[in-house]
Amino acid sequence: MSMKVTCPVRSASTDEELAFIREMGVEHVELNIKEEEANAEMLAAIHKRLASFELTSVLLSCNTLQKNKIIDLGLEGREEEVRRFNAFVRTAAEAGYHTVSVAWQPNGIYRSGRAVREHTRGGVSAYYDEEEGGIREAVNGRVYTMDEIRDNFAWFLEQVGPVMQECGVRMALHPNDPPVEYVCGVGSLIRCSDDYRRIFEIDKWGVVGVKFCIGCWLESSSFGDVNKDLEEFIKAGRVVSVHFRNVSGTVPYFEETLDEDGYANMYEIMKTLVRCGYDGPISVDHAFKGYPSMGGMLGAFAYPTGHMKGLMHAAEYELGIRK
Ligand SMILES: [Mn+2]
Repeated sequence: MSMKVTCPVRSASTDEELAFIREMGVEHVELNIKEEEANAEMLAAIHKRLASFELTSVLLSCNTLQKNKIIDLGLEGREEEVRRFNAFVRTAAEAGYHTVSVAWQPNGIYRSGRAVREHTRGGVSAYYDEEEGGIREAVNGRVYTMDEIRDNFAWFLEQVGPVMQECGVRMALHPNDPPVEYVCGVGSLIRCSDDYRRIFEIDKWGVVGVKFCIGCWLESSSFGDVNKDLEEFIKAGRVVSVHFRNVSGTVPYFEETLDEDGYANMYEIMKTLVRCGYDGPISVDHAFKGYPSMGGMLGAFAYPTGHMKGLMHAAEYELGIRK
């Protein structure tokens, strides 16, 4: 079975946007909801509307729950935040989801800026330049050490693991982006493959899945060989989602590029995915800044999504999976 190519949608996505996604030959979406939409009635209504465009939601995201500073930093009130997270897990399970997204990034993705750079063909894209220095400023009042962050995650896993196991829902855990030791004074939970392996060891409930962000893997040499790690994690049944994108180089400097312009051979990576039998969700993750008159972000996603589908189909033909 082919992978499920997805595009991101929200409840506010317009009919034209949903039609445009369908016309790309994309049949699955990642639904990003607001917390007030996390209830059975609203999800059922959104799913029904998606179905009218022959779209099925296979991933559920809620930014306020998946990037939660109070939980990540172990701040006062985290018990209440975990209660909300577990309620979200139950709602997701009842609505038919098998994963919910989690990213241990209390300050979000860190980039030095978005600009036209050497490898962006005139497009405005995100880049990271360690020399610009902003990443070294602690923005949460103090430094949170890597050990503290790992302890906070272990505590979180103890709280949510049993509920997720009972509901049959796994977390799609994203690496830290960029995968460096400290981002704005907060130790990174995941900056190399061993960080995932360490978490698997404490995951007594088998609920931790990998949101395998190929972009992150490529952004730093702290990660290992992307093809080997993909093979290992897919075969272990841990990969629940894939972000398919390329970059110009590794930390201390990289630009987010078109797949064909970055330093990695994305066709080899696609063949690894196909050869290992990965059949879950895959998306392009990021794209250049869209033009308002050209469909904004979704318009900007169209070319890289089509290119990724082309690579996928070519890999399937080459490996005899598509006739
Ligand atoms: Mn990603």
